[in-house]
Amino acid sequence: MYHLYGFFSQHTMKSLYVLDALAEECGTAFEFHFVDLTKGEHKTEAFGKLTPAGKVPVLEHKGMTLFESDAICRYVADSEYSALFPQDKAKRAQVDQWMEFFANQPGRWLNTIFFEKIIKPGAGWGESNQASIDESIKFLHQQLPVLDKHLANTRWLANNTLSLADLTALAYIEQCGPIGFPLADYTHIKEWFDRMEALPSVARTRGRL
Ligand SMILES: N[C@@H](CCC(=O)N[C@@H](CS)C(=O)NCC(=O)O)C(=O)O
Repeated sequence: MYHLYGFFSQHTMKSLYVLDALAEECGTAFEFHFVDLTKGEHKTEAFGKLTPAGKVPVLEHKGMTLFESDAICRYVADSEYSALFPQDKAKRAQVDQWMEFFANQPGRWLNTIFFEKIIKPGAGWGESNQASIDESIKFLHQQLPVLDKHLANTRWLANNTLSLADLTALAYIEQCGPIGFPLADYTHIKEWFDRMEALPSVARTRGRL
């Protein structure tokens, strides 16, 4: 049994999308434990024993704990021998490539905008930094065409099949709605996003939070 500790954040969503997809694919059993960051539940002594980083998500499995959402996603899929993270080295490298692309490029800029426009004002942490938002939008418009072109020829990000790359990317791209970043000019990304939203396991994750 896996135990995932998390909050309403895209890093937790990544891990939940993967765990719910594994539950569907291989019957993986897991429990989700909500950690309320707004109440400082991640600063308690008990939570500190789970992770030195003091952040969510954290996975607990067979006496081992793990932080960093991408490491969690890879560990659970690998442990379950899931096709979401293929054993074949070349195919796995393709999944890794798109996971890294998202975490370091469009995901990074979408997270920045989400923080500036939604989290900061919502938490009373001061005004949004417009220069930071503008810079992030500029970088997004450099990187999203790469993705749109790729998705013109394939339904899924890697190996033409659903993988960890799609499930983790979803958690970044779904921020476009709340931050008011239109995907209208990126028709292939929008079609991929619609396909992702139609997955039953995605609906199950969203129903949890
Ligand atoms: N790179 C980490 C990021 C984790 C992270 O930043 N978690 C945030 C929520 S999105 C958190 O726990 N923040 C609490 C804090 O920093 O006090 C991952 O992918 O898991």
